[in-house]
Amino acid sequence: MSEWSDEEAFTALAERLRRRGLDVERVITEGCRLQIETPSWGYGDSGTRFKVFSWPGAARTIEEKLADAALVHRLTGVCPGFAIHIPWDRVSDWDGLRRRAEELGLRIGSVNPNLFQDDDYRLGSLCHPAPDVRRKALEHVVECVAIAREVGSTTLSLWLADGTNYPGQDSIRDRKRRLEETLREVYARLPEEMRLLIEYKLFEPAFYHTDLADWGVAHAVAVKLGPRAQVLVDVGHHALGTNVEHIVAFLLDEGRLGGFHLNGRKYADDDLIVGSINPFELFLVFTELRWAIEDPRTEPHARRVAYVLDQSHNVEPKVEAMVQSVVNVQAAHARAWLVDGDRLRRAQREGDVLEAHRTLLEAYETDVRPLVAEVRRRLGAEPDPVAAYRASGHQQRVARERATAAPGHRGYPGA
Ligand code: PSV
Ligand code: MN
Repeated sequence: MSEWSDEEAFTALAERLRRRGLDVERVITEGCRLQIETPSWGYGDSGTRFKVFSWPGAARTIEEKLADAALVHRLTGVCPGFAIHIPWDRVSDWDGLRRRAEELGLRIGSVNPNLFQDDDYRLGSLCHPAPDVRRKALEHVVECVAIAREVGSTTLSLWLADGTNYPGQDSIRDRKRRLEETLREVYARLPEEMRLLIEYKLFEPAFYHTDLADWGVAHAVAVKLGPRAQVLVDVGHHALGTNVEHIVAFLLDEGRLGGFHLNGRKYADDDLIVGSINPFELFLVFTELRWAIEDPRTEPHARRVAYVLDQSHNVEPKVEAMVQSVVNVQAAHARAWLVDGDRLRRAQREGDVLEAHRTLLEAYETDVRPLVAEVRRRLGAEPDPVAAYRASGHQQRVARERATAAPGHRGYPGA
């Protein structure tokens, strides 16, 4: 038992928080039960463009990925959603997949089309200069809409690798119009209850211009399409120094923040464990979500935001990395609900810059582990999921049982 994970540690922390004037039960309900979807692609082998290292026991099939996701949910109590990527996760019986997920206590979350790994997509997919390639890409997305219906998902999550590598390679304006045209067709085919999340990324694999390069472009396209088109913020997809919490606040206020891809990054789209590099940024992002939830004008929208991990574990154990990410997300999120809102607003009104800043710091610097451990106990999960995972012997068992590796989806398998 870790020093922070028993009930005594919780009682002491709850007492301290009450003395600060906080409503501990509210912090628990709002701050500590956030549901986090895990990605099928984070359980299999993946790598960089230099090398895919195979990890002993990494999931090779959709069945093994589901089993690992179910374990992450059992340990943490907050990860029932499982994001799928098509065609990586293609099965012949979608209804069977839905039922299998349900048997394991899971549900299929966002459905992600893949518009970047076919030879035809060398010059793009939905923005490609050739109408037949655009049509093929469109059909794939439409197929994913049908798959989403069958597996019971209401979220189609779209990321395009489209862009150009050289000035002059294609007309940026024509590509914009092709994008709008093809996405309009996608939108027209969405069932009533389904949302289209549009993800942007600054660069890579295109290195000169990317068709959906930033939140502004994604937002403009979403607004043109209609209210069920929203922006997905992958926290690793910005230029260094970009103020991500500002983007989040703005999109929330516009009712256009559809969801997150959570990961950690130092340089570019590094896909590291969430909160491993910049936990303060994560806390500030969640603080913006809290303000939107506490504001009746934005609350309904803010409560629908999807939280999905989008990580690629290159050198670290897959399941343990996933659990660590969930734990880090929970800590940052719980801290956001420890901010004394009244004190903050008072300081803001009075122009007391440092008092306002210190109000955030006081929450951020609080050790919330006993609080989150208590919530896990109440959910029937493990107070310390990382320790429980390491003690479970799962890693050793799957290393024996899953002896042959499957090729990873990222990077050059033959490098
Ligand atoms: C692209 O880098 C991305 O963030 C998109 O979300 C993809 O779907 C995902 O990674 C998996 O490759
Ligand atoms: Mn992403």
